Amino acid sequence: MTVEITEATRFDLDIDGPSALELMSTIREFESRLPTYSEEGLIRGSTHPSVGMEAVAVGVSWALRASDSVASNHRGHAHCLAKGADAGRTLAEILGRRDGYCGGKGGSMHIGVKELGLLGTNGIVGAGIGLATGAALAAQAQGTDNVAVAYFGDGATNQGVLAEAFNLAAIWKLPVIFVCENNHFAQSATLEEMVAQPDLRRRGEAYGVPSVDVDGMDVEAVSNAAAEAVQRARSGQGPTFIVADTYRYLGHMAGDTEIYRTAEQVEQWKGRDPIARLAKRLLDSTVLDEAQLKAIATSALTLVDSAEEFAKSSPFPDVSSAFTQVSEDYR
Ligand SMILES: Cc1ncc(C[n+]2csc(CCOP(=O)(O)OP(=O)(O)O)c2C)c(N)n1
Ligand SMILES: [Mg+2]
Repeated sequence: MTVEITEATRFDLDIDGPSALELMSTIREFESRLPTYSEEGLIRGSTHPSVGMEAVAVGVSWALRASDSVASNHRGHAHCLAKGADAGRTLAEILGRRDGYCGGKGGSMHIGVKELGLLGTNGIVGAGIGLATGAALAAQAQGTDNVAVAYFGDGATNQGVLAEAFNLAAIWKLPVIFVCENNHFAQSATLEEMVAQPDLRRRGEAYGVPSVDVDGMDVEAVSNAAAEAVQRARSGQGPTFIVADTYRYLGHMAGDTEIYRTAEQVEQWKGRDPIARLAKRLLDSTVLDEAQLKAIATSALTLVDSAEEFAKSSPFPDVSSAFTQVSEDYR
């Protein structure tokens, strides 16, 4: 069984079949290697792994097509891979190499791929919210039925742009899906420390945006919520706010001492692991047998091995290219 995160597999992604499992396993393997790359000095600057959160990106992307826009955040590699980005070119960008999507000049937090509708990963917390809302306005003005997704964390809900975006999207019925990955921390601060009303769904409701809570550790639940939201957006009925309950297993970034949480809490969340859950469901329903599950795990390893080889062997960009590929015309 081979896994290729390509346009074709993305469109055919059968959420109950092996494809979602393959994609989540690949993202897991890809993201799990990042702290080591940082320790080895292969990554300059910070990078934020999303291990544990795979079901959100995969579940949402299942409902999307290439012409739909995605505005990501600082923890955004999974959003890119799930939307069809090649693992080798994504990693090359993270490592600052010439074969990266932006010629190695963007790095982890500036991965933009116009042909995949990726408006970019983004180091400014909350910035993607405005970008996706603008992309939705453009889609509407151009008379297309494309939609836009904004991924952001629980911490980003305290950025003022969310209030403006919710309101404009609601009154103009913009085709935008706001996806909050509530992993319960903004760096070291818990949601309860940051807000007096931790029921984030109510924020969307206050602005007249249909809002839903979803188990972000269950890819099927996420994909169902996303499908409904995308259908609403494509048919001119406006935005949706999806609050996905999820958790990051690794630190905020490489080197995080994680003194703000207990090992027990991490283990507890691992009990809800989205990959193990889907694997069990596929096994129990005899869609896959043990050998096929093993093949998927091996295949994810192999794919990430070759992505790593590709990225590491790519040269650094030449200084003469310093002013190319630093911006993109998205019209
Ligand atoms: C505007 C802005 N403020 C602060 C930061 C520093 N910062 C980077 S990540 C982060 C936490 C974001 O938390 P959340 O939105 O919940 O996303 P998570 O890291 O949990 O995925 C902060 C405060 C930033 N990058 N941009
Ligand atoms: Mg968070």
